[in-house]
Amino acid sequence: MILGMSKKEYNQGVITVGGCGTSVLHDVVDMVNPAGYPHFLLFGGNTDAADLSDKFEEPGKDGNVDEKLDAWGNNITLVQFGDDKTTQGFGAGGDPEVGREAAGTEQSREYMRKFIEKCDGVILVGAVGGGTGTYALSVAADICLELKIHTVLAIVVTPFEREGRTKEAIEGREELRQKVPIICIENDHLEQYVSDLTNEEAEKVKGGFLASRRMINKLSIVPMLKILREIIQVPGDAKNLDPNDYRALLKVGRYVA
Ligand SMILES: Nc1nc2c(ncn2[C@@H]2O[C@H](COP(=O)(O)OP(=O)(O)OP(=O)(O)O)[C@@H](O)[C@H]2O)c(=O)[nH]1
Ligand SMILES: [Mg+2]
Repeated sequence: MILGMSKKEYNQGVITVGGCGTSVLHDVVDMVNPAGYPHFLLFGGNTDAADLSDKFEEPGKDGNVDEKLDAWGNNITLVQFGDDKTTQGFGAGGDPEVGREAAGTEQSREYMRKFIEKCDGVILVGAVGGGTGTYALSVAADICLELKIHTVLAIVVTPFEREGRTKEAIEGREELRQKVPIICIENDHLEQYVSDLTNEEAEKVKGGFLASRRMINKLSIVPMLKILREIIQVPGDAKNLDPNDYRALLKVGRYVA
């Protein structure tokens, strides 16, 4: 028997917000079955109710999201931000202040609070520049800090310059950066990843905007989440890092771009 032993399982939470966050969440679930990772807790929040359910429904099988959530053992929580008075489930219409208000309703905050209470550390994921993600990330960060979750890291996507949302994106990113350390993924740097694409994937990227963004998720954000989970949760022979090393690292590196 090891005297004084108090080692516990480390619950790593991932909170994704907005359309970008929901896509990343979908890509994560595509890669790993949440039921197999009871200490890797996933949360997806969006003002756009249809976006939340459509991404998790199988084509042609309406209403099977609840069944899926049950099958995943409630390791994943999906929440519509906002209420009848704010966004009514129809998105934030590109207005970051509407997104802030929707994520900040008592009900939305309560859902986030309940989730965050179960977590030892939280990774926030979403894009700045659009209506929901720009400030929903900050609202989530505030709740983490209120609940004294010190191990919080945000993975933040900035939009393509040609979308014309740079001002909103910078304002959202800078507000968040005052609260938690961030890793910034710039969509405009897609070409950095292109050398890793197969010919077929490169063709898809050329074919459209949506495919480009999803490729960035697949090549950078999802692997990053996978690696972070492994560093934090999987005891390693060689790397010998544990959750408290990770916490110390976040204190040192406030901004990684
Ligand atoms: N890399 C990547 N970028 C994305 C993805 N989805 C959206 N984006 C980028 O994120 C920016 C914001 O988009 P969304 O996250 O869909 O916006 P939102 O927060 O849902 O805002 P509203 O729809 O106005 O409520 C866009 O301008 C895109 O550049 C994605 O799946 N991957
Ligand atoms: Mg949206």
